[in-house]
Amino acid sequence: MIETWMKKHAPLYTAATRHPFILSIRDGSVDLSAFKRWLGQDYLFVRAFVPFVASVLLKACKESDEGSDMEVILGGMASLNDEISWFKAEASKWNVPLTTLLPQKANHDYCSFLESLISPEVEYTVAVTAFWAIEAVYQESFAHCLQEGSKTREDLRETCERWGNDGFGQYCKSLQSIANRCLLKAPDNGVVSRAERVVLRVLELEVEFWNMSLEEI
Ligand code: HMH
Repeated sequence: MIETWMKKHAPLYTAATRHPFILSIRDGSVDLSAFKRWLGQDYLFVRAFVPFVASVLLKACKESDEGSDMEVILGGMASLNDEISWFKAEASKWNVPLTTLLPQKANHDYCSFLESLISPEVEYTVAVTAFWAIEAVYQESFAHCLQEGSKTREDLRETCERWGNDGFGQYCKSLQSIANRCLLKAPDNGVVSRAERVVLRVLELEVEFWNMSLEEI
């Protein structure tokens, strides 16, 4: 199901995973002020992402008939804990102040969207599919910065490895299998098309998030 969507929406998927900001990291031409803007804003995003992932975990416990879903999602939460510490250390390395930082519009829009998905009315299938899409965009994007032919700066490799490493790739595959299983078993009540629309919205919001990183403020 997910692979079919990715083919159907290939232009948007590519826009999200091969964005000019990512391509500039990959070819070594990245503007460091854009990188710093991304770093600070993504720290705020990740803080808002935690309650969303917690809500997916809660839905998995209540709605999933597969016990291993909980473990995959819990693993994701654990890595977010690690990620928040990493953001703090990385921000201090780049002199990016985090405490005074305010979310920019694209970030605010994305966080509001996450908040809307926390609602108990949003089915587990829709929420876990969104979760997969959010993680997969980062995995695909940053893995591209490490693949053959990349000229990623040495001081940005660790960032790319956070999301581009094989373990994170495996984790995204697990989320994709969970989402696919839920979508295949979903009742014929519109949940599948709601999930598809949510994926498209995630892809748009990711493009806007990258755009924001490139924009001077
Ligand atoms: C904007 N999307 C954004 N930030 C992230 N850290 C992820 C996805 C993946 O965790």
